[in-house]
Amino acid sequence: MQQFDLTDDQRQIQEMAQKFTADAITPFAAEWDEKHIFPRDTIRQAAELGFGSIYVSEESGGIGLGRLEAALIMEAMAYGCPSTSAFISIHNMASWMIDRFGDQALKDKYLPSLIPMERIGSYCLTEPSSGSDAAALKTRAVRDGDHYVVSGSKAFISGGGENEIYVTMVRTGEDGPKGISCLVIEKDMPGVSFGANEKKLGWHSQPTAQVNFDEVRVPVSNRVGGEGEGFRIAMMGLDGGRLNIGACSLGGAQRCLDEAIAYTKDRKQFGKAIADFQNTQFTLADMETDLQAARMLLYVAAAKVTANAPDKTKFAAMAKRLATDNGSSIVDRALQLHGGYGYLQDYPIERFWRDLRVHSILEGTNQVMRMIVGRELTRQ
Ligand code: FAD
Ligand code: 2MC
Repeated sequence: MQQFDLTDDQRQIQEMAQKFTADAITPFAAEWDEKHIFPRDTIRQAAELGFGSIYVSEESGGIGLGRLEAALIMEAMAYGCPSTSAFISIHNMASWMIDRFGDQALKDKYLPSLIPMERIGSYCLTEPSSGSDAAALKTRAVRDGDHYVVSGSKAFISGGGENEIYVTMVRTGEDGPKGISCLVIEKDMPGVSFGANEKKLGWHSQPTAQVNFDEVRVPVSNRVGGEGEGFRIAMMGLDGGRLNIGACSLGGAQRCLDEAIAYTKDRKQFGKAIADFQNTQFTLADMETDLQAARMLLYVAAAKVTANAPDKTKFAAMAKRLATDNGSSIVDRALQLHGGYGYLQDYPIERFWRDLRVHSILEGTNQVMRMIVGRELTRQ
């Protein structure tokens, strides 16, 4: 494991993602945000580079990279648009769950269209009455011959109504985590419907909606892993997803730091560039330090998830918490350094401020991240 530097291969992947971002994401991201455009064509282009199947195995047709490489790609794309980058991350998480835990028939059925992102995957855990307490989910799947009959609702689903594939955690057994299974449900299955597109503070380049299941008949062969294994599978998916969300905050924070440096060197007050005030330099210095500290922890956590290290979940939780908190704080300071202009849509900062805010909430709130770490520290 290269703790302190990237390998040549990792740098090449990073450069490829940075070039793609500069050409295909950054010039358009403000318009996607303002007009709430879901950039499906750009997402397909990302998949042509393998970014729809970053850690889907090569045997299954993915590019079979590790979690550090995934973080580098997410971070690079978030430099242009955190919302679009995070959306692609969720698809990667759902596809990986099928590849890692699905049987061969299930992989053959879904991965060939998920890898090129011809069909896009959502991840459905949260329900209206169970968010942080995910194991209390109520969506029920009752066995009827070679089908499950699924009824219930999932809240806040990224890609809801737009995506074709819903990797969904359902209750097949007892209360609590051990009664949960994971099913692949298709948008067009009879009984699947969607709520209105939620009106959000940020993440405007992608839809979020409630997903409803009304006696949806799902083949038993669409189950990912064994009955009762769904919660563990969902949590393992999130170990990687949380790294990627943290990486999206790093990319957004790096962009705003770069913007703040350029702006403060250019903007003059009291007869000199505001970059020349010591307050500005100290602020920039702290932003850089906070960014690098969070990045180092996230890269180490990513290497641990790739290596399946025993403490990977704790590290993923610490890294997500630090990268998303530091990321938002860095963007907020960049906004302050822009003065009133930072508050205007003429500059990109306010979009990043809005987009990064939700990273402290989703894929497990930062309070849940602390719960995971605290429990681990005090486990007997
Ligand atoms: P709650 O669980 O009700 O929490 C409310 C507050 O209480 C939070 O501050 C929380 O930290 C705190 N809290 C709760 N329990 C504790 C505790 N034990 N100790 C201390 N504090 C506590 N979910 C999906 O499954 N798939 C998706 O694709 C998806 N996309 C999303 C997209 C967006 C834009 C948003 C906003 C959410 C998305 N979510 C998705 C849902 C997201 O994961 C949940 O919002 C999140 O897990 C928190 O759940 P909640 O909103 O029900 O908040
Ligand atoms: N890897 C493998 N197994 C895990 C695991 C992980 N990361 N985390 C938990 N498990 C296992 C755990 O070992 C236990 O199994 P066993 O009893 O056999 O030992 C089982 O799962 C239950 O775990 P807990 O006892 O820790 O379960 P609890 O109900 O106490 O809560 C908690 C766990 C709070 C960590 C979990 O509910 C959680 O992560 N909540 C936040 C929900 C969340 O992150 N939602 C995100 C939705 S997706 C999203 O927002 C998107 C944008 C896509």
